[in-house]
Amino acid sequence: MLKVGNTVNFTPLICAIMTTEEREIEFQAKIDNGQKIEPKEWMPENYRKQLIRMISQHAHSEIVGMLPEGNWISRAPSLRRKAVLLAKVQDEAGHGLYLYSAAETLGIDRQTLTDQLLTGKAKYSSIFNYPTLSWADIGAIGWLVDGAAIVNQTMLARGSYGPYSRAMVRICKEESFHNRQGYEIMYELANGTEAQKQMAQDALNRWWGPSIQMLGPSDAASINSSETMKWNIKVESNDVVRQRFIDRTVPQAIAAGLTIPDPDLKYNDETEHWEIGPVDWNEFYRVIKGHGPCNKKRLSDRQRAEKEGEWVREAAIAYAEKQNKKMNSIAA
Ligand code: FAQ
Repeated sequence: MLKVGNTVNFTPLICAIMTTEEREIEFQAKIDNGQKIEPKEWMPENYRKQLIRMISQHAHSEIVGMLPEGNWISRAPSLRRKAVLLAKVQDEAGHGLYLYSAAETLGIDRQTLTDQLLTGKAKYSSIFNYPTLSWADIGAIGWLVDGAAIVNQTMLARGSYGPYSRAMVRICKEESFHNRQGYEIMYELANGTEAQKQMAQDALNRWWGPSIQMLGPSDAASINSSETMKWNIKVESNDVVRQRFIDRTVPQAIAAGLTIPDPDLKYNDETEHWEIGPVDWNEFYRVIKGHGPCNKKRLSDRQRAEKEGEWVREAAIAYAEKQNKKMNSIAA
């Protein structure tokens, strides 16, 4: 019981005598009222676990996602393109850091999360297991992958967990810039020489299917959605987000003079949505089980980076300790 001014606050006492069931009801009421949940508040154990799973997968995706693009920094076709790509890849590293920090507010430390990635225990997005074969692939990643990520993340920005939803606001602003740079690359190639146009179309042909898949399995197959949606971790389902991405992207392809590689694609005048043909879910599950074209390479690259970066971490810790000692001796 706390005394605040002349009033007595009974909240801690009330919380102490509430049953778990009562707490869950109170928690759900907060969620249903659109209130944000903050780190120190009581939360059901599965809410915490779902968030750690999703936020850490997201963080890992940002970090692994740097690899296919990093592959083109030294081969970008102009200084301007190189500077922009370098800035984009650095942004992705920053996103990874915000997200690891958001996950840490849930009581797990960054090294544990990193270990889960490096041992293959934690997932990262399926989309980053594909190779970047030409410069147009960098355009396709910005346009399609960042495009899909933005649509998903503007939805996640309305989610219930404060630190994650706030991280999404900033990340989405940066992803919008990434998306435009990608579309600009594709648009210019699509309107360049015949060879450039073919390069852009080839990239679209290879990245379209995986981009549709990256927004998660169909609602019927989505095992986590009932919990993640009950708690407003996700405020819309995988299929709803996917449809928004499709509706937004098809007109952009048409404007650039590119063809979406789907013979069944058609516009439905009644629903005002673009309808696509069957999604290759076998491919999706193959990739998330570790059998995509680049899964092994992505993991081994991250393992090598962890090892090679060891001395940097040790040096940073030694420096921080030295600074602490210095500050303590000044204060004494
Ligand atoms: N890849 O039950 P659901 C980016 C797994 S960031 C791998 O529907 P949920 C930025 C899922 O984990 C891209 N695994 O799951 C960038 C679950 O397995 P589990 C990453 C996937 O969570 C751009 C199982 O399938 N964004 O691109 C994938 O309710 C360019 C069943 O699925 C995020 O992570 C997948 N694509 O919905 C960086 C956003 N999809 O864990 C560099 C946060 C599903 O039970 C360059 N995450 N699985 O073993 C989310 O919004 C959700 O987790 C979904 C999946 C929508 C991805």
